[in-house]
Amino acid sequence: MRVEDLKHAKLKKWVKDWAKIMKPAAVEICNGTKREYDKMLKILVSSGLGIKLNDKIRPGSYLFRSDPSDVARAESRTFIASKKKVDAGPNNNWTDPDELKKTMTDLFKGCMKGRIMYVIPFSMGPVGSDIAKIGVEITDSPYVVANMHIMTRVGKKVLDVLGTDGFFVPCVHSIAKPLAKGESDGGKWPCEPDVQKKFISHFPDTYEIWSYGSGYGGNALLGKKCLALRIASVLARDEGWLAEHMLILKITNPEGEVKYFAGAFPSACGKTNLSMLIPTMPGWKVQTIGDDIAWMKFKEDGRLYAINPEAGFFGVAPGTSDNSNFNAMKTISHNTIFTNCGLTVDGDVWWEQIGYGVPGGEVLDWKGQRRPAPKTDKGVKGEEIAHVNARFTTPASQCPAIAPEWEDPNGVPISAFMFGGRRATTIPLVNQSKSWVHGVFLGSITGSEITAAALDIAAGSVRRDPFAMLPFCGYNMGDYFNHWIKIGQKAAAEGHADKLPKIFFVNWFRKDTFDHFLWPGYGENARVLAWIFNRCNDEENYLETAIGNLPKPGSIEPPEGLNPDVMSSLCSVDVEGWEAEIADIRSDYYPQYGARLPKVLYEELDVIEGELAKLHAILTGNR
Ligand code: GTP
Ligand code: SPV
Ligand code: MN
Repeated sequence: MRVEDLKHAKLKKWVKDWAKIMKPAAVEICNGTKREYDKMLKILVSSGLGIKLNDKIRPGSYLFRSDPSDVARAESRTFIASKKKVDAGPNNNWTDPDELKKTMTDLFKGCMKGRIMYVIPFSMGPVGSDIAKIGVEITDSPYVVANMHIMTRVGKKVLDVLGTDGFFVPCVHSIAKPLAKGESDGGKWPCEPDVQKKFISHFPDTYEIWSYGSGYGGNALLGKKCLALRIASVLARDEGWLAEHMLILKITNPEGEVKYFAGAFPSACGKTNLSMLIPTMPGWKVQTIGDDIAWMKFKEDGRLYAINPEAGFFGVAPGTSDNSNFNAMKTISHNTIFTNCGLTVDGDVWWEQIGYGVPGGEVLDWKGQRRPAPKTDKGVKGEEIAHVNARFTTPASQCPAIAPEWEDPNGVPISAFMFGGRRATTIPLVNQSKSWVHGVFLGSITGSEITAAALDIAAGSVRRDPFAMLPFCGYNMGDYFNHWIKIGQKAAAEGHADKLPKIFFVNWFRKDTFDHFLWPGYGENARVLAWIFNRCNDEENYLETAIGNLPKPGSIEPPEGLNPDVMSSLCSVDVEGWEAEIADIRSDYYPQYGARLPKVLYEELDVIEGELAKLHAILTGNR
């Protein structure tokens, strides 16, 4: 399809205007067909960027190696350019939108010389769903086109829904590597290698996205974090719904009763794993709706319905094995794009903790360097064969655990929210909030030890990652907390408070003093899901405590081999730990939000502090 054939006048003008600035050799409107996907991979393989994997081992699959500067989201180069700085809040990088547009327009001038400008019309969510939104990305990267084919719904159907004047989020992307006449990439991942010159910019007041210099993941597949979270969070605030960094799962109990849960965990903290988990307890079943993002709206019946706006999984490869995530391994057994994994001599991918050592005598690491083949999959810190943020892009439809209703345009009704990060101490295995506001409080204090999903942040220390949205909220986080509070108030005002999802705080990552995980995690997490399920049915399986409702002893059967003392310490109140937590929230965390922090959250803090003080007095015997 040619630009001239576009029926949407605004879209046509937008494409033409950018083509004038970027000066591509040609413009192509993408149609989302298999043929187009194959063509992209053919281009990528012939230019030496993509490697076709062994068709006998991993049919229809490819490996890419990105530039070492371009292996994860660049948070320090991600901007929320609202008109007013205060609207971006203390957790976002802010720049004046007019200035930023000027700087970036200069950078965009001639940036696509010698390349093709692809125009990708895509739908986030089942095409035509009333919760879905349309975006159009222009990009000079065939790698982005192929990945967008998997991660979103691309093509003519989308243009049909858009019609002549429908709303779309314009997404501008360039890898910032124009080609001179006769020049080619020479097998080298094209991008702007200087991180300081990359820009991932959002204009929330006009719902626009401009991205420059990176070809990787959330920086370049603009439907994902940029549209479905940062811009969508703003749309959701304006329109009264929720756009969240949440997995969505379907859980069926042994009696055949079904519920849907949504869970927010920071990047690389287990959403993909939890959404595909195979329960260790007989009779329970978990199926996948989504693994990263949830869009949710209230319907007439007063319940909150969620869709997965994505069509694929862009998942962390290292740590994925038949043991840890059997369903993911099956999903990626074919038709998958791998980035920054190791390459074996027989033409397959490999990564640390894949479940087996490397076959053959040597292996190419993610930088393409020859390395002796490790006999086990343990790996050496700092010398990984696969990059720690190596990822797979794979169609959700290939997942053996995908729920049949995963594309239902109406979405699925959510019964419970889970929040959780990687916390080695203090935070119990599971804790139910006593009220909606208390749940918002728990969401707001979610924190995690730092992982590898972002560049430029020191790994190891705890950072608060409220609602797992810290890098993904397109406006002031204080206002975001308030949006959540208001959702609860509105439901109550409409007489639907009892239909709101129940809120839970979970933590799979408690450690002993030897740095070993206390809880086995993965499939065993289903024990916690089952407790939550029963809680949603008002089972008396809890004890009310200072910090929330904790599992009554015996209400979660411990996994085989888990010491009962460990189990009870995972499910009890660590008074001193929580006192330190509360002090940290009060003095080092909440103040950054100033007047934008809802007062009710400070009130929550006061109540918990008071309860902890009483408990402390009892424990130390001086009442
Ligand atoms: P993003 O795609 O970055 O948003 O990450 P994610 O939240 O989907 O995380 P993912 O499921 O990919 O897991 C990331 C890492 O956490 C992997 O290395 C997993 O092996 C590990 N992990 C997941 N679940 C558990 C668990 O229950 N216990 C432990 N100890 N590790 C886990
Ligand atoms: C995350 O970091 O939360 C991801 C990966 O899901 S990316 O798409 O690169 O943001
Ligand atoms: Mn994510």
